[in-house]
Amino acid sequence: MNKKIAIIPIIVIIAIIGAVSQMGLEESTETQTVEIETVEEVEAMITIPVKAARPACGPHPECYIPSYYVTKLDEPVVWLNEDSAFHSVTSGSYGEPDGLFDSGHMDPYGTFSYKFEETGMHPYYCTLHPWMAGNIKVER
Ligand SMILES: [Cu+2]
Repeated sequence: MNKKIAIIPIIVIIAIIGAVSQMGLEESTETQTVEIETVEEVEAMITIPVKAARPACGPHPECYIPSYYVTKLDEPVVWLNEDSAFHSVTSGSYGEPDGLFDSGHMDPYGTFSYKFEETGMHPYYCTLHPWMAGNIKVER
């Protein structure tokens, strides 16, 4: 009789410990999610400079900086629009999109990323400004 009475509180204590450690697990999962969000703020490799909407991109020698960028397969390329106007990153050449990727209209300070799955040269342009063009070379 006495043994049974002693076993029941032990089971209750084990159950409480289990519940508390599970709560601890949930907390650490939340912390991890926050860390992942911080890591996702990837730095852009290519920027669209201020005044890129002006013909010939105003004072800049290039409309995408750099306009020629070499990357590796499966490494995402990130563009950042530093201009106060809309721009796009669209594969192909002006009037002839090739359908591989298209950022759509990028908001000021918006980013676009694309992961290339084929090696070779990939020209791209801005659908809003015919003078804006760049090239991505993808290597293995
Ligand atoms: Cu543009």
